[in-house]
Amino acid sequence: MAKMTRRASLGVGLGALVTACGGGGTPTPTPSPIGTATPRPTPSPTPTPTPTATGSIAAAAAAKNIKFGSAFAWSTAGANAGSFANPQYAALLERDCNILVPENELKWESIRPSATQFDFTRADDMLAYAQRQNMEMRGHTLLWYVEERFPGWQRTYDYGTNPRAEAERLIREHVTQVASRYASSITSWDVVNEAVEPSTGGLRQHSLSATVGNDPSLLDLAFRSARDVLPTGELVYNDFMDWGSTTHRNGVLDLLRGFRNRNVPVDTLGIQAHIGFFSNGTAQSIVDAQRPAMEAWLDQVVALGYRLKITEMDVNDRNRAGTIAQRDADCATYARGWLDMLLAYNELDEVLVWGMADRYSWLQNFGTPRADGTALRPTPYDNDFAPKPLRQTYIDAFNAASVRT
Ligand code: 9MR
Repeated sequence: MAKMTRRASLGVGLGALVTACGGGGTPTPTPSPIGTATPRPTPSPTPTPTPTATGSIAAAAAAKNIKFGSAFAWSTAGANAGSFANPQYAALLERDCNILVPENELKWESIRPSATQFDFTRADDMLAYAQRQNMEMRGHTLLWYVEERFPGWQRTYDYGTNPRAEAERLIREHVTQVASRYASSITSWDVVNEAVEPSTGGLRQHSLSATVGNDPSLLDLAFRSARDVLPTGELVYNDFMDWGSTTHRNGVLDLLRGFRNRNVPVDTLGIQAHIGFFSNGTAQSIVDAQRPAMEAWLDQVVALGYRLKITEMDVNDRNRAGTIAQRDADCATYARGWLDMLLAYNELDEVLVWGMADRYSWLQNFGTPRADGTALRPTPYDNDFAPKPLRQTYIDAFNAASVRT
């Protein structure tokens, strides 16, 4: 297991917003033409430390110099969404988290309604909420390298007679506008998300990548543009490396190596950690079987000088038979194995889950429903906002972890 010295901790300043918070109301987003964006958040004085309730997940993590948090949403649906405007959901965030990440609202599809407009309304509201709660907010994502995730206009975009130059201009403009707008408050970004094609280990191919052929120059550009406006920010490459897919994992390792060889400013590997039951056996035997290969791979990642972060953890029990109690116990066992493995690395000092309550998990609407028709149970709290064994698992794993140094 690699033991590396922790880099100097990253300065994080929470800024105040000059825009008023919509508080989950129904403001009509007003896109701004490029160059005339709505007022930017301005820096505020040094924040007071984030209060973390005794017995909370964040308190257990903080005792080890680790941050814990969750994805959250902006929603006009307020009372029926994983939104800060939903009091029942907000209570979970405020009880257990000290860092938040917008699940969708900083993606191109949310903030860039056309090639010539930005709309920061929702992200601004979410940042204002996080700041009112003395929580940090991190950014996801400046470039999701997947065709299906481009906004409609981008999928049919005319890159003109010099496609490479136009693609570079578009990316530089986007990264610079978004990262600089929030530079005083969002200091950790998933700059690039999911650039590696899982089935081949090579770079994903799509209308944007076609402008440069099969080279990673647009990814490099995204990181370099982010570094220009965030000189001390944490720049993250984020991906899902399933337990089973060595092709995907090795492709990510190649990409990380390439970043280092080309002196691209990438600080951290974001491990999404959408883990789940995709093979038979006891939860413990599944973890035990997959752990050696994963650790060997992680050792190589940290040997390249990368820090680590869990960015989107949840446990998919779609294929797990049994009673609710058995499924919850299995999810807890699996998560604990995963957390213990990753928390053994001193380079990892942040864990975010992709939602706090089963009711609003993206997994409920992704793929086929469970054969027995029951809801999946991937998050710390159930459909009625009651804590599950998985919540205690996060606390236990942090209690067992060493202090980050
Ligand atoms: O959970 C997100 C879901 O609500 C969105 O519809 C979807 C597409 O934007 O993205 C989901 O979040 C993904 C994240 O951004 C990147 N890693 C995988 C996550 C789950 O698909």
